[in-house]
Amino acid sequence: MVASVSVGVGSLVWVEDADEAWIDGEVVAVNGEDIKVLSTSGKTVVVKSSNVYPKDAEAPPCGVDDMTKLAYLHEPGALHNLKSRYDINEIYTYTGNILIAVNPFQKLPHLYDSHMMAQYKGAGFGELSPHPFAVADAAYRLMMNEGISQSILVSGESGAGKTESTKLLMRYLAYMGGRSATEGRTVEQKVLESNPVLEAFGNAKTVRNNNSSRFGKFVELQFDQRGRISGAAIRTYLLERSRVCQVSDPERNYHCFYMLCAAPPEDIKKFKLGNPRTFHYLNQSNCYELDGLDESREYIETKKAMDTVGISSEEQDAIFRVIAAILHLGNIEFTKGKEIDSSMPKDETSWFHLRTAAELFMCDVKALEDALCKRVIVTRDETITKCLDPEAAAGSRDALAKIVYSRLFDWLVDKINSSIGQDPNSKCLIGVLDIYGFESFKTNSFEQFCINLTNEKLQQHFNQHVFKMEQEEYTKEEINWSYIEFIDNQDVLDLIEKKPGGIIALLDEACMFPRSTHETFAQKLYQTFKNHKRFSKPKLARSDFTLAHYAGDVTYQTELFLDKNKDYVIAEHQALLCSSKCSFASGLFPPSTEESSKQSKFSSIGSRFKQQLQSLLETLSATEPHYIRCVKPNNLLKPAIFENHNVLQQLRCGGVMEAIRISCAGYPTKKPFYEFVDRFGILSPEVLAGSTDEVTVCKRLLEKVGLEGYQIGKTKVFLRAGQLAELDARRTEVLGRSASIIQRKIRSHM
Ligand code: AD9
Ligand code: MG
Repeated sequence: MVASVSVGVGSLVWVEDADEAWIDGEVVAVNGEDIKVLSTSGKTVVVKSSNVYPKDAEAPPCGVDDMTKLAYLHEPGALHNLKSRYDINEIYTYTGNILIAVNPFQKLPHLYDSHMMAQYKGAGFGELSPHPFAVADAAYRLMMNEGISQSILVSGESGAGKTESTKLLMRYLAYMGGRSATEGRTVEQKVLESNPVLEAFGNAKTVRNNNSSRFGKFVELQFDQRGRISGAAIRTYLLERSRVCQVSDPERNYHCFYMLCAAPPEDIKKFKLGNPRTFHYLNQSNCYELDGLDESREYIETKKAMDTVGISSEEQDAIFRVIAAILHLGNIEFTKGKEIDSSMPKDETSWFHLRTAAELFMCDVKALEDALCKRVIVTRDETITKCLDPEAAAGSRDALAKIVYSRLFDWLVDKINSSIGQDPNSKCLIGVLDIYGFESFKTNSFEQFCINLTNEKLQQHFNQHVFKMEQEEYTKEEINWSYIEFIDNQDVLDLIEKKPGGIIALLDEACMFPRSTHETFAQKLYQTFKNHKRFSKPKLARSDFTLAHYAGDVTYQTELFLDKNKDYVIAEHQALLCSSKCSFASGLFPPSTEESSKQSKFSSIGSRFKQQLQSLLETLSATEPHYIRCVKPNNLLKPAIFENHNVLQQLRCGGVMEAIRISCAGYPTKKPFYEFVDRFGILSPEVLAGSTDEVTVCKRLLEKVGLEGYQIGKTKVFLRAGQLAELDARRTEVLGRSASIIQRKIRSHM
């Protein structure tokens, strides 16, 4: 941060505070290095002068809309600015061209109505209040003017507002790239309506967010040459499967289950459903209802959205039938069978659910029972049928529920994609990324490991963009620039991803080797990375490991790593559903071809995810990125509460503090000489007349205009924050003047 400046008695300052993070006050005494401060709240503290930061007495009480406009740029100043704005419901703030969005946890409808969209259309970036519409508008115009694809990356922790922001962006882009009603607005309507469909099946209440996305999403909007949406593709990442059969209190399973239990009576009867409290997959938690949510209405709305995205009513029927089957499946309990170590449905209730599940899956009851309770082992010489004990049968049941649900989710995504359609001729796209933020819990498993890998990758992308590119350009242009340090995270990425030898590679190896356990896997990690500075073994732990991520240390529990990494369908489950008389259900489990079965001998979730991320990053690197950093102001999910420590932690994790420094210290505007002359020559036409050398013209122009602090590089002019706006304002003024002269001339000739 900025080095503290000398302060005297009477100076206004910020000092660190255990409760509030930073408090402001006035210096009442200076004794060498010790500074005595009387805080506004009446506390007297003595601190070292190096921990005292000046407070801007002139700062507007309502804050500034761009952090780079702050007179003093330091952590307390930035935090205070966000808080002052949040207090008056100004939830958006820029940091250069990064948008910081603080979740209001209350409806602010005036902020997002169509009147607002109309205002942002074509307005210069920074001209109006900070807003996701402004970011979307900037991306759209850059795409149209420069012909470069764009991406908007929305990040933040769970409940910070990523999905809501993403929806606003998509709504604005649909508004800009939409067609008139007479032309048929099908593409953008389908794109927008894909949200409620995916949320019904991929979102759930968690302790962090009542509508938490349990998958990552990248929506690619394709545009034709006239800037109209001509196609779209949705890619999803890592749906959380375990939730289907395991819910901890007070969370919920996926929304669709509760909606279905509140369906109209004819559907309830058809699917033999009832109170959600009667289903094992739902009643492990005591939470069934969500405030302000009417499940029966949600059911109707979801089906309406499914209509719009092109899912036929037969398909909808099949989808909900399969969802109902999963609920019944969960209610089958097992007891010991007649043979040793075998199992069978426990009682008449379990038999009823088994029959119902089979009926809804449209498969044979006996075949379903066998698929749950038995395994066929094929050796070179013979085929043996092995019975599963009750515990293993329950495991088999849960595995079936999870694989069916995840295939169903993938089917929805594929269906939406094919219904929207791709535009093969589109040259310009805008991608919008809504993906899980950094996670660090009490226990962290394989999911957190993958999620945090995602965040490391995106952080690197952010670093590369904001920091490396910036600095490389300054170096290339040979302009004077004092380097700002930032933490590079390539070493963590290597630790995780390197092939061979990285953690994912070692995990895959462990999964292929039949005798390995999570303990042998952990031992292997300890051995391999004992000297790696990003890796450590917690004291006393036998199989945990800690990674030093860019956003902090996370300790992972390896217990379920091997299981969760293995990506396979139990052959009996595959065969069972493949033979279903319901074409939808059997379609989810196409028979494996010779070729693919050879390939899929071993497939790992970790490696596949790594590849998906790789390809996402490749797509992103071909675009001009824009960033929205969402911030969750409190963990109570309530309006008007701004917890300083909490917010600071998020600003640090998202690299916002570093970004603030760089956009301020650097030169946010870079214009090639010819563009600069083209655009601003009008400010001083006599300079243009005098010389043909662009560099000289630029220098003279800038001198004439009287700006200071800019730099002349080898091919470009570098302007400080705010200078472009100043030049543009003057240009508009001159243009306005000459336009009125011309008008007068025309009029005088009429
Ligand atoms: V998660 O990683 O998917 O668990 P998100 O997506 O970051 O998370 P989400 O967008 O779902 O969070 O926002 C959480 C809740 O905050 C929403 O359900 C709203 O109740 C609330 N929210 C977020 N943004 C806004 C907003 N701009 N206006 C009003 C908002 N409420
Ligand atoms: Mg979300």
